[in-house]
Amino acid sequence: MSNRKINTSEVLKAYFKSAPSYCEPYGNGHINDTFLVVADRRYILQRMNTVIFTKPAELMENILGVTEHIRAKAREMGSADVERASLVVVPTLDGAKYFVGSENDWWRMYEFTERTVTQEVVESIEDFRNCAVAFGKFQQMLADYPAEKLSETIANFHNTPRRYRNLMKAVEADAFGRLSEVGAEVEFARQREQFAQTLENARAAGKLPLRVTHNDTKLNNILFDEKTHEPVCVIDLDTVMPGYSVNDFGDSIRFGANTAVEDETDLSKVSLDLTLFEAYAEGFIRGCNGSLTETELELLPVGAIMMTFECGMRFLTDYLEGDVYFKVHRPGHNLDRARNQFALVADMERKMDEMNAIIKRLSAN
Ligand code: ADP
Ligand code: GN1
Ligand code: MG
Repeated sequence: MSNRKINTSEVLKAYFKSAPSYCEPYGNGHINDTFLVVADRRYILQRMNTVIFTKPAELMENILGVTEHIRAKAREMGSADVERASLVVVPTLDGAKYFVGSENDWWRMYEFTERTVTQEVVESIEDFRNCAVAFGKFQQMLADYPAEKLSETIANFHNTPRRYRNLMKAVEADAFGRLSEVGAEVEFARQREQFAQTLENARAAGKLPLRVTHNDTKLNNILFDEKTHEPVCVIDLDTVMPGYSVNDFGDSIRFGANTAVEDETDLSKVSLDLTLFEAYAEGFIRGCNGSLTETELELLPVGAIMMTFECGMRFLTDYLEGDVYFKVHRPGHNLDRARNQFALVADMERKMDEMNAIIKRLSAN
């Protein structure tokens, strides 16, 4: 789905007395429609995806609460860059925190965080390590955030057994007649039905704590300083909810430690880069500052496989359901992504002993 056709004139009137000089689609997110706006300064304008986020008012309450909390923490910790440490929601001319258009389209605006860049692929091991520290610290900063104040913006977001069941429902329905193309992928998923339970079982046994987590720890959800490459700000806060630390770890590995991009179709290029895995693990453990329990540390490699497997199943489900969730830019895009993720799962499984050894070594330090 392209966001070029979206009419922004109504929303721009709500935010600006006179029309901004520039407003164009921006970034590579799969979920929201993001625009860069240039007026008295630069802004990020987003049309929220209300098909996915069905309670946008609650979602905005979450974001306002979390951004304020992070800013207060940054101040408390004496951060040199408090202004850029957290997203800043810009109100409408009427002082509202978001805008609802005449077609029930929901919008929000942030200050553009200047002098920052996002990375779609890891540019250096150091950057990836820094990204890990940032996501680890983010979790730390939210450790005392009252979880009961957070609405669950997407129910069962990282409930992998449920994602498995949803895939099987899509297989059963085969609403777009695409099942015949994906026999191998469905079989791949079936073989891992038991594995999908691992974290839920650990949780049920009281071994895995629920924490306030980010839940979408892709590399491009971090803004890096354009000069120093230090992480400045964690963004894309739509899915901040109670979750497992190992999944926050895992989703970063899934995206950033893949030797290929998420939708690479040449699967021979897809593999887990163990050097990047180690750098990320080191940074994340450090960023979490001793808060990870022994079980969480042990389950970090499982988190990496779990998030990759789950994401593969989500892409495959969306393919079978006619590409209604993730933005696609070509026919078969979701299938390409699913195949890519499953190839990465297979490589991670081959490298499980090595991942475990790395975590053991790092935990001993
Ligand atoms: P999605 O949920 O669709 O991924 P994001 O909130 O992650 O949407 O935004 C998409 C992209 O827009 C980001 O990857 C980043 O490049 C850019 N972006 C978002 N917020 C800001 C900001 N405050 N300053 C600068 N760039 C931003
Ligand atoms: C989406 O919003 P974005 O592009 O950062 C998705 C993640 C997936 C990711 C796959 C709310 O992330 O869960 O892992 O795509 N976000 C949502 O690239 O579903
Ligand atoms: Mg994003």
